[in-house]
Amino acid sequence: MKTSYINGRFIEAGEQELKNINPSDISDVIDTFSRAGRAETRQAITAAAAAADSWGRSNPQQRFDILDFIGSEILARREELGALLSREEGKTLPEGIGEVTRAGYLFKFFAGEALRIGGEKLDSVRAGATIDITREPVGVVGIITPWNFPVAIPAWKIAPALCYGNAVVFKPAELVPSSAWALAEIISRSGLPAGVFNMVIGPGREVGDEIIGSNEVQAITFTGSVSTGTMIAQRCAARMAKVQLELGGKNPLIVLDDADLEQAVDVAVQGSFYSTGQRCTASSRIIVTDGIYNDFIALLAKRTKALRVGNALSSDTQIGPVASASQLQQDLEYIEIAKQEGATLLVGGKRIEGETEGYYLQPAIFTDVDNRMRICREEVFGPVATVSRVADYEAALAEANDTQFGLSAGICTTSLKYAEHYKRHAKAGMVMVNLPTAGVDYHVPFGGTKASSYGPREQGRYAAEFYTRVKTAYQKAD
Ligand code: UN1
Repeated sequence: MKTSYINGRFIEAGEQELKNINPSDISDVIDTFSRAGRAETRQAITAAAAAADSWGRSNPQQRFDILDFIGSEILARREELGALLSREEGKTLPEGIGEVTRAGYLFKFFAGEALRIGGEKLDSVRAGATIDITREPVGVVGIITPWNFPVAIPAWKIAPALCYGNAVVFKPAELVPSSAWALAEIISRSGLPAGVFNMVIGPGREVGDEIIGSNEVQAITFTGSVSTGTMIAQRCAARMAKVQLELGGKNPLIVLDDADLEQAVDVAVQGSFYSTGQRCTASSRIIVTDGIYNDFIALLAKRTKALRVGNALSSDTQIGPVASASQLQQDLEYIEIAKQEGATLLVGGKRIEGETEGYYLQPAIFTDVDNRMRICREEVFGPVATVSRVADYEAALAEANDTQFGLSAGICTTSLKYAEHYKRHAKAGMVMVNLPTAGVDYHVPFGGTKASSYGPREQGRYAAEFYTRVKTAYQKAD
């Protein structure tokens, strides 16, 4: 049985068992884990707190070497780790390998950043005094990750945490522990001192609850639902801990009359349905202007019907299964809600059989929608998209921005004027022109506005804002 990693070792197995099931074939048990609880989480926090100070003073070469080792091994094993990821989460093999590759490069990026942690030196406004502005580690960072990116999201939180000299208590999603365990196993051989990195596999109501409530954890970074994120923000505020949240999305994709039709349909299919739509960056609201609407909808329906849904590991699969029984149920419930609200189900939306028993769902498109419907306002987190029809760009922009979320916003157009205008006026943290709303680079900031994100940005050099604190030191010079 596989176990949690605390204070430099994989701990003894306990009694509570957690089975990791393949969503493409529920008869396939990938791994069995021993579930940790509150006591183990407290041990991990204590170990991290004890290791934080000396790791915070480690030299940049040591940090570079460790992060570079982790990144190199991930990249060298990308096919194997990608297959494991696809087997446990259900995204297709190319998507799994792509995600692992991204994770490898994330570690490489932050290996380099460890060498570039700088500061500023200024003269004081008082005569004969100088000022140093430096960045210090925060201390112990609690990292709580979702199931939809089992390797990339842990990587984009763990790599900067270690880069900037923090100790880590990491709680992966219980649905996808195998990828997290493989990552921890690599980290365990990287030369990192015991206690600096800890992984606790167990339920949110115990493991997550301990991490969020502990005064020894100075910062929490969380990707997941709005309801859990709101609770975390409130509890962190109450004890003055730093917090970084990446939550939901209801991302619009505008298609204008002047768009390249083929390209726009590709962008929509990729953004809405790849990774089975299980991305907070997925395009779930497609907003199309009058002149291109009929042609767009006809081609989108044709392409969507032709998508091959199947076992994540089969080479001809384009859309893998939904990740779990409960997520499938949520998707089917939203499909029912949309029908009851009066939307027209244009294609898909039915559960289908595969060669093996899994959670297969046909990608669904709804038309005749109104942006006030729940199907247009709430995040489904599945392969379900709506298409609405509007008169012109101005109406499309207003509808795109009419949402509680603001993560990613896309537009397909050949007009420089509209592309420029949209980049400025879309109320979202990320804007995509003639590119899918989902699928982001690893070296630039990631995050949104409104209910999608809270706290400093993730990734790229901007990650330093969350993983460090700024110190201002004054000195009398003469
Ligand atoms: C991507 O679109 O490449 O949970 C990344 C999510 C996001 C990551 C999306 N935090 O879906």
